[in-house]
Amino acid sequence: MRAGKFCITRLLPLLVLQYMIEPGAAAYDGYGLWLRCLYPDSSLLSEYRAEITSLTVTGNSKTCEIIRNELNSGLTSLLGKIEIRPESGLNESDLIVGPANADSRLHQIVAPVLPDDLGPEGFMIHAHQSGGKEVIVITANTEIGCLYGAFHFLRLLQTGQDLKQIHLVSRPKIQYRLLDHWDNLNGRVERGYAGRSLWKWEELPDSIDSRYRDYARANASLGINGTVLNNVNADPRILRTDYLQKVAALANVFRPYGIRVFLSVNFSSPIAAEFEVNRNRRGGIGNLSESDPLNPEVRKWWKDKAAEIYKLIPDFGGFLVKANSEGMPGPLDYNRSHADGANMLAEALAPYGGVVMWRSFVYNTDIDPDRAKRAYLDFVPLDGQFMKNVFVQSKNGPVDFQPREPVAPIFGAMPDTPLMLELQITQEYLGHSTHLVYLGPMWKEYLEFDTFCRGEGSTLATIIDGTLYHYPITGIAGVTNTGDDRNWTGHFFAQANWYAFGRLAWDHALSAEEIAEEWVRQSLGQDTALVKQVTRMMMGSWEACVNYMTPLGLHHIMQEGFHYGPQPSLDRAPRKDWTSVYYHQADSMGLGFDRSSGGSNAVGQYFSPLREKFDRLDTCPEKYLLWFHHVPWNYSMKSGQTLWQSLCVHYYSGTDYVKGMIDTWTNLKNKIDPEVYLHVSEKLKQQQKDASIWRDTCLNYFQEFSRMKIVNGEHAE
Ligand code: GCW
Repeated sequence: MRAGKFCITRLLPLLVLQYMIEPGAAAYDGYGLWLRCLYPDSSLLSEYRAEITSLTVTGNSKTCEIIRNELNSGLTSLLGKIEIRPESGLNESDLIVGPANADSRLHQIVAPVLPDDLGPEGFMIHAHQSGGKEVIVITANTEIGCLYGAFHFLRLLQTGQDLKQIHLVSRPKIQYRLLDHWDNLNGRVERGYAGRSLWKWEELPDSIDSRYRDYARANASLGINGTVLNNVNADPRILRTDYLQKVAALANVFRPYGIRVFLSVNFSSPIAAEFEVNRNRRGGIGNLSESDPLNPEVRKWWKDKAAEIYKLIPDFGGFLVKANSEGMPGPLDYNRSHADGANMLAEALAPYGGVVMWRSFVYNTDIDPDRAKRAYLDFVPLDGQFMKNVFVQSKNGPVDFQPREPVAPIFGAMPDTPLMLELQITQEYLGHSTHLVYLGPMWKEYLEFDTFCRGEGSTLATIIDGTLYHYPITGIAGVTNTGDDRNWTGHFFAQANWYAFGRLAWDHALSAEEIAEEWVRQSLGQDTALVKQVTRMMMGSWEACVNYMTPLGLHHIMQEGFHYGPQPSLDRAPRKDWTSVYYHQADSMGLGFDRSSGGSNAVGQYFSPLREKFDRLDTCPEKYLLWFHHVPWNYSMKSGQTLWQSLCVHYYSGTDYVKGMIDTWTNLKNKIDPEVYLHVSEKLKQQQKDASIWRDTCLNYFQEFSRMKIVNGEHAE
């Protein structure tokens, strides 16, 4: 008792002091993502307060309720207070939200300015002059469009946009904007670094975790409109009736947020339990002995399954399939083509409007000794053979999700097959959830990559958004980085990658920098120095990671399986194309994989003049140099340095950058939530250690071949 009394009296002044430093501030654990609505742009706060005092949201559906609640809580938090008026009070409100055709008065206001190509998801935010007063209207053709508009409106307030005479129209450039979960049914997430799966399969469908709603809300705020719930290394059980009921329960939560569910399916699902369904597992869920896509019984099985799914989930999105890749079964097992397999599933889904996303991530060694060439060789000849509701889904690069790759040459080469772009948000090869790596600039580099497939300006973005080939369907997917960690993504800054993916999926013309700045303003605060410095730090973080891991076009030299640290010496993996030495080809002469016309001729898969540009050592961009060429150690780079010196300089500049991030972060300490500050500081320290390990391991290893002295950046200048 005496001890207790002693402690309390000793602690009390400290507690009071703490309270005085951060009045009312509860420690922030990162759960609120970019949706905290804590940081209005204070320079415009009084204007906003005067302009927005009352709100009417039309309609009573669940989506309308969500819009009302989001705006109510968001505006209250940002502006202090807001009066919610019923529909009958619409004329008196100064913020009105609802579909244009749902209310005649609303329609009257917006009809003269409403674009007729708003589509099912686009929205308009428009300031209307009425009786000397400005009324802001958020409208769309659908309630979901209004929801997107409402979230965008809150974003405008937090990013300091002038609302006076605002007239803003926004519609997504791409139709299917999905997150792909590589979540297994046992709760493990393949390449997940933020805890376990969000989906509690054992509790569903009866118990609905509140996080499901928060997940949907976060996605809707970005315009993400679909989610593939399970891993592409698919467990057939996901299609069992009991699991479908669980899936339906999730779909019910997501629906009012405009999010449809999709499933990854195992091609051998229709077979019986005793047969193999992948490299090392048995257990289909049907009663057939094979899954040949031309077998009528197999086709019927899928049709019946589709009927069952749509009965439970009328807006089910479709199937994602990894077939004949990394041990997964597929149509090639029956001497059928990828098109035969995809079309069988497409036929089953077509009556209900579902799509098939058939992955081109295949790299069968029989096709070509160069792994980077295989997907193209397998898929391009099939162009035009897929049904209308099939996407071929390709990763951004020809190998895997490396820190940097040239864009996969399949893009542009399949004019008659809608290609869906697969990006990876989770940082499998980019330091997991330990390294701060903002991926916005990487995705922009890919999206702006000019394939020249229809002459200059044929960027990846214009291929996947359908501009170039008028694809009937368009799509983009991001392999997500979410898990059940309290802050969703493991690293606080990894939230920015989820955010950036969603924003770019909606509008790939946005810059990585403006997206980073938006995220900082909503997630960390409005302080000018904070916004500027954190944005700058994020913007260079990807290039830094490339530099300390795999500069100048190096790739796939990481630890086998784990893909975290470096292992350039790896040459005894189960397969040749999983070893580091296969990719870097270091020898006493030089470094890099010769994919020029004199080598594997992977350059030949690109369109002219890109092909010629990549082919020649002197015109190949240096960022891809070792991707396309085996380069002598003393080759003279554009800077005048030798290849070896330049390699050293890049490795050192990467590690220096991490040190710079630590300095930036430390200087901003008093402007950041203490818990977030600490969390990121710890991660940065680890990143610095890891970056040095990458640099030293790689340089020491390559030195065995170059036999040259390691120079750090300063000395090489
Ligand atoms: O990048 C590789 C990963 C695998 C993944 C595979 C794929 C889901 O290492 O974990 O499997 O790609 O994309 O299918």
